[in-house]
Amino acid sequence: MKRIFKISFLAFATIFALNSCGGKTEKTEETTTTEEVYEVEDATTSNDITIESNDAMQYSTGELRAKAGEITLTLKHTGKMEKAVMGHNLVILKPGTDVNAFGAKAAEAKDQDYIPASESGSVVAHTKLIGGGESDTITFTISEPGTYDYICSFPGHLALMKGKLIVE
Ligand SMILES: [Cu+2]
Repeated sequence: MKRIFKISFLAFATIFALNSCGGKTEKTEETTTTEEVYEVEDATTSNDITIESNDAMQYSTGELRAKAGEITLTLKHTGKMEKAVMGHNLVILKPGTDVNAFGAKAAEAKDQDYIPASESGSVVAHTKLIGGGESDTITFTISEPGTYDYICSFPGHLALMKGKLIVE
């Protein structure tokens, strides 16, 4: 579903014209209206989710919604950069997980593709690490409604690449 926002800007321009003959100042005011249209994609509830990631270290959305049960999630990397440089994954964490602490542990787990085995108790599900042009699809089950953080655990990406999966 798309919501469309229209925002109108009123611009006031004040023009001063100096009348050189009389030495007096004439003031003219102009008002113009500019309209900008924004399209905002709503997070629709779906148990077949596709989310994109790119070379600018971004996910295409910061909110996903699904119903409790089996969920299929596809992560696409629409960029061109290699996995070693701009690798992305999507890790869904259990509610209550300290996201930053998990991210710090993950950043050290290069040999485990940044999914640290020591923290497996905090992970609900995760995709593999992918590079530009690649995608990965996973299927998992969440039976507890709630809000689940998802992050990219590639070093340094957590600051920008995170969101909430809301399970209804
Ligand atoms: Cu990433």
